[in-house]
Amino acid sequence: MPAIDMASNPNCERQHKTPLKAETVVVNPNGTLRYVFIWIKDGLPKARWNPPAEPVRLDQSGCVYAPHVLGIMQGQQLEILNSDPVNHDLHAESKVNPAWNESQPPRAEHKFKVFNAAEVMFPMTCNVHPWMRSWIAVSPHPFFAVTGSDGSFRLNGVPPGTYTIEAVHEQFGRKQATLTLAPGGAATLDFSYGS
Ligand SMILES: [Cu+2]
Repeated sequence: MPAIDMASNPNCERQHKTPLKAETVVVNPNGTLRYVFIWIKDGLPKARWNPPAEPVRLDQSGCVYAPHVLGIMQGQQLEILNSDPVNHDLHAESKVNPAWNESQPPRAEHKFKVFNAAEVMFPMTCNVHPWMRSWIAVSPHPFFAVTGSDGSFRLNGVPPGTYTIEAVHEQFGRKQATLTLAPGGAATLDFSYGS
């Protein structure tokens, strides 16, 4: 990935001793891919899944969003912080949920936002800093994960059944696989991107 050019904003640039690299494609030391959103796309029983009471956090720190990809349940609170000494201008570029655009000055109150419809996934950009881009995946149920620094993911508490599991990466797109889970059982699934 190329280094991010923050020269247009010294208050952003001086927060980094060495330039940050874009997080669009992050390959882990073990050769796996980070920031892939994984979820059950189809096959769950018709049920209402309650969102957790705890919010999911999105920080603006060093003039990038952290985390780069996040999953959240529909109806769950998204808590947004600005840890930077500069203004940010959040732009939720959602298509299913209403899009919105709000500025957040330094040391401002945290923002709390809710997305009420499933949408996997849409970018969060910043109208001040064109390099800022994270991705938000809104799931209708709690069975989702984002691959981390070893490329793995885990979906806990899934009821028995046959499911379509989808992997979504911002650049490499969508992959689907079918998985059958026996009662009380566990199953593993590997996705691979590339040629
Ligand atoms: Cu910004």
